[in-house]
Amino acid sequence: MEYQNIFTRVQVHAPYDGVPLPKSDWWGRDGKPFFVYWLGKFGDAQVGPFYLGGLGVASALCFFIAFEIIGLNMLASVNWDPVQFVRQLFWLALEPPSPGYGLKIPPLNEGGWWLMAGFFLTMSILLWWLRMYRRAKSLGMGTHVAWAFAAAIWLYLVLGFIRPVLMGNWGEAVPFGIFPHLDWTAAFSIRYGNLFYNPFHMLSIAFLYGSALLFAMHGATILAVSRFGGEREIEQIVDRGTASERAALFWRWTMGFNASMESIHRWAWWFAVLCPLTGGIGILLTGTVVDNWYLWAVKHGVAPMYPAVYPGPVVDPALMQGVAK
Ligand code: 07D
Ligand code: 07D
Repeated sequence: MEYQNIFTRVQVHAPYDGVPLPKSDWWGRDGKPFFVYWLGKFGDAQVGPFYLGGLGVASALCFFIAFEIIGLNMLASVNWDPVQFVRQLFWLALEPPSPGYGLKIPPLNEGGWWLMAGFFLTMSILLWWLRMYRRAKSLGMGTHVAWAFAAAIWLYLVLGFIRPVLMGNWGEAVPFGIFPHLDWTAAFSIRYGNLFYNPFHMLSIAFLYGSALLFAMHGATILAVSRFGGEREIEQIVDRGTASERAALFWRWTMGFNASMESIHRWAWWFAVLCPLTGGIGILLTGTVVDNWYLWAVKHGVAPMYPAVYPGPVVDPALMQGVAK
């Protein structure tokens, strides 16, 4: 048997449009397929045709509008100086309205642009979700990708829409910007008494780390049996040879238990999905139900109370927030 891997793969340069589209897909596929040798090293060498569709156009348009609003506001914030724009890009921000506005629509320069950008970005993401769902249906597939994406959208909506609405304030939402959104994340944790004590943050981290571990195990296992054709899924499913059996046996011998060819993908799907799903629950509870995660943890016996090391009026900063509740 000829041994082939990513570096020796034969590149098929015969343009193929793919299966016919159902009649309901009136838009059709755009673009003449072409081939790129180097793309063929990392995946399939054929590029296109591409299904744009009504939802794709609408989503791209909304994304473009949001991107322009964010970019132009950032450019305005450095007096329209393109050099400073590039130099300071990672620090620039489009901030949400200040708390005083509540859920009202503020003037453009005081958060109005942020609200508008958020609207169009959210529309773009939701339309893209619909597009994924429809494309999967058109191919007669399950909709697992769309539902996994929905889990990420859940966290995104909690951060920028659902929680701010529950708190009655757009000012609670995340700013647009590379470092500014990190500052927001750090400030959020401090404001609510250290997010590490939020059990849903813990769960989210376990699924994040777990996803990386599972991905490494699965990727490594399949690569390790590629010399037996393990990555050729069709042959492995139709005529199970030595590759997947070895892959399974490796783990049975190593840790006593092995996933099946199907179940490993269910493990991966659930770990990935549960990361933003549990995370979103954790953020939703913060400030709405729990005002200080450290105090919450002390109350529930998760964290010990800080010992009173210094006599006198030194107040633990973590105790200064949320004590009223
Ligand atoms: C590798 C797939 C490709 C996607 C990429 C992201 C943009 C943003 C926007 C200029 C894994 C494209 C980025 C289109 C451009 C403007 C205004 C996915 C891959 C390459 N974050 N975050 C990043 C977003 C939140 C946090 C990087 C988005 C929360 C921390 C990138 C959202 C909190 C760190 C980014 C979002 C949070 C980052 C790399 C939305 C808590 C980092 C992302 C819509 C969850 C890391 C400088 C990546 C970094 C980073 C994007 C939300 C925390 C800019 C779009 C509010 C601690 N975040 N993030 O690779 O390097 O994802 O920051 O919710 O350390 Mg973030
Ligand atoms: C952001 C889902 C939305 C994204 C979407 C994508 C586009 C781009 C691009 C066209 C990521 C839209 C895409 C618009 C289009 C192109 C190119 C998913 C997103 C829909 N934390 N923390 C998490 C850790 C601390 C804090 C989760 C670790 C500190 C806050 C994760 C540590 C403080 C929040 C996690 C750590 C803090 C989080 C995110 C360690 C800061 C959240 C999971 C070791 C000082 C978020 C419950 C995720 C959350 C979150 C990990 C520390 C704050 C598990 C490992 C204590 C405020 N943290 N964190 O999937 O859910 O994100 O919390 O210290 O909101 Mg944390």
